[in-house]
Parts: sequence; structure tokens; C-alpha cells
Amino acid sequence: MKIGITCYPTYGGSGAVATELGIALAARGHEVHFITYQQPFRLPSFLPRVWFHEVDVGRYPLFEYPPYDLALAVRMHEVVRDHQLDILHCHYAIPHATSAWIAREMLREEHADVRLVTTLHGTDITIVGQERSFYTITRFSIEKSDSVTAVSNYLRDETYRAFGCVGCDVEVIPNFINPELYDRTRHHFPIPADITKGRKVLMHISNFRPVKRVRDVVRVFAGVNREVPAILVMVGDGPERVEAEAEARELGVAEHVLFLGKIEAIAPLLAGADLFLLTSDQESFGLSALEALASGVPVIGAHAGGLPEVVTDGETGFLFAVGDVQAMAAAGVQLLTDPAKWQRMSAAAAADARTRFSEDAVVAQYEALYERTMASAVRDQ
Ligand code: GMT
Repeated sequence: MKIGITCYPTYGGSGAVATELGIALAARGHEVHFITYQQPFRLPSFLPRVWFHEVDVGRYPLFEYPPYDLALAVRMHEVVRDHQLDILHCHYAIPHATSAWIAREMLREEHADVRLVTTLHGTDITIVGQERSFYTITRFSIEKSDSVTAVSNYLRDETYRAFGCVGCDVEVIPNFINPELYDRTRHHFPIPADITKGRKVLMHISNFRPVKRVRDVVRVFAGVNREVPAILVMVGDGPERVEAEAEARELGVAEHVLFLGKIEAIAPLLAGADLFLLTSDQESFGLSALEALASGVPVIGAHAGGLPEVVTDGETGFLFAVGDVQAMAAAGVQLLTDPAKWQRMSAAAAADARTRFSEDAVVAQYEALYERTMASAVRDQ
């Protein structure tokens, strides 16, 4: 099959999933075309059967807000037409699914066609899509997609609740991991031993948006560090990083908190972690938590959104009410001071991630969805 993929190319879960899906599809013999404004952050420079088409927005002085969605629609139209794509798969509805619909309308004027698949990832449904400026176009774009997927049951249900979509049958296809990549025995932890010596390693990975509550991450760490010497490794960057830095200073733990910035290769980092913290007030899935579990790192976090579908509370981690940093810290201390329990939980986490979220099984679900979507195109003719 020939598949176009559009996603946000910057540091974040939806771009990571879209890129890894494209790479896996190409490895299975499909032709994959990424269409976005910049090379996706997890896409290596060259892979067989993988193309990257940059969207050029231009800089006309009249445009205070350059119309990316239109430039994207034009590029999608060109790429579908020139490479005879079968499917355009948009990750994150806004504005990608809308641009794809415009591109398809343009193709239909030329007696051509393409099938549209939209994967809902999170705040496209839970926050941004529900804002007054975007609500109706988000609903419209979902309804105009030929197939719609959501990354968790929570997100599917939230889509039905918030948008009451008529005729949109949302299929849940979860995010996935490559089991070999997240095998902690394969990696060398890159942080120097003199920094970690005698200390447990707590880790957080995100794009530091307000929804992640990174101040809570630092508070949980400070609570753990009072009882168990530890360091906190903060991976990623974003608007709340300064808040997290300030919190670390205020709590007197700044010397034990490392801010590494946006690191692409996270598997070697996770291989040296003892606990992963994800304290978000909304998380439709929590890809970074899944990558931690796959690396044998128990997760402590908030009982929010779809995270309980990923972290099995009490077996592969512990989840508490959003903001309950004391309970999170106490659970962390308990686990880190009971090596046998940590071992059991670490092994359970790695096994569960492989059983429920392995790349092969999930990519096969997407392939089956594409097949069905194509078959419905033939029926419609
Ligand atoms: O929806 C977002 O806020 C952005 C998106 C991203 O690009 O990181 O995150 C969402 O998609 C990820 C991949 O499916 C999920 O793992 C994250 O849980 C989800 N983020 C939120 O729901 C806050």
C-alpha cells in the first residue's frame, strides 16, 4: 500500500507514534510518505521506502498567522496525486484531518480520490478540539474521515461524549513499543556513575506543557529524596521547564535534578531508571509511561484519562489522585526500599508492555484497518 502520514514532527508522543508506525510499515513493504513542515524527530535520515515531503508555508508580510493548514492541504494533494497514495493517515486531528479533507475535495474535482484515516491522540479531543474556535471543525473533520482511531478507550469515549459524532465509529488502536529497543539489558546508561553513585534514578520525559504538572514531578522527587538518596532526570523541554527548575530550587533539591533537554534516544536513559514519574492531570495514553514500563521501569503517576489502561495499578506501578504528591512519594519510597518488590514489578512491567503493546501486533491492527478502509472505498464506487 502507499500511505501518506501527517503528524507534528516535534518532540511529543503523537509524532513519535506516527513516525514509528511509518518506519514499521515501510519495513513490512509499504511505501510511506511523511508530509509535514519538518523532518519528524524520530525519523532517521534515510530508510528504504520512506519519503519526506516538506510543507513550505512561506512568509508573506500580510499574514500575521501564515495559513499552514492550506499549505499542508496543497502538499497533501500534490503528494497523493504524484505518488498515487491509497491512504492519508493524519495523527492529531487539528489541523491535519481538515487539511486532508480539503486535499481530498481537490482530488475529487480531478476525478481522483484517497482514503482518510485520522488517529486522535489526546488534547485534539480533550482540550484544543473543545475550544469554541475549533469545536465544529474538529467534529466535521472527524466525521469526514473514512476511519477514525483513538489511542485508548478513554479517548474514544471522550470523543463520543464531547463531540457526539454521528456516523464516526472510533476504533481503539493503542500505542506500541519495539520490544528489542526497550530491552534494558541492551543499553549502557549514559549518565556518569559519579552522579548516580549511591542514588536511585527517578525519571520524567515530556514536552513540559501545563497538562504534565512538572512541578508535581519535582515535589514527588523531593519527597522520595528525603528518605532515599536519589536524582531526578528530566528529559524534554517546554513552557513549564522554568517552573520545574524554580520548584527544585525552592525545595532545595536543585543539585540533584538534571534537565537534559530534548533527547531523542530515550531507551538508553530509561535503561538506567528505577522509577518513572508521570503526574499529568490529563493523559489520553501516556506513551512515555509505556516506554518506561517496556524498559522495566515501574511508573508512579496520576490516575488520569487513559493512563490506567497502560499502567496496571499495583502490578506495574502505582496511580493516585491528580496532585496527591505525598501518596506518590510514599509509594516511591516503599518500592525503592524493597528490592524484591521492585524486581517483581520491573519484570511485570516489561512483560505486560510486551504482551499488550508490542509493535508487531499493533502495526498489524493498522494494516487491517487500512485494508478495510480501502475495501469500503471499492464498495462506495
Ligand atoms: O495531545 C497532545 O497533547 C499531544 C500528544 C503529543 O504529541 O505528545 O500527546 C498525546 O498523544 C500521545 C501519543 O498518543 C499520548 O501518549 C499522550 O498521552 C497524549 N497526551 C495527552 O493526552 C496530554
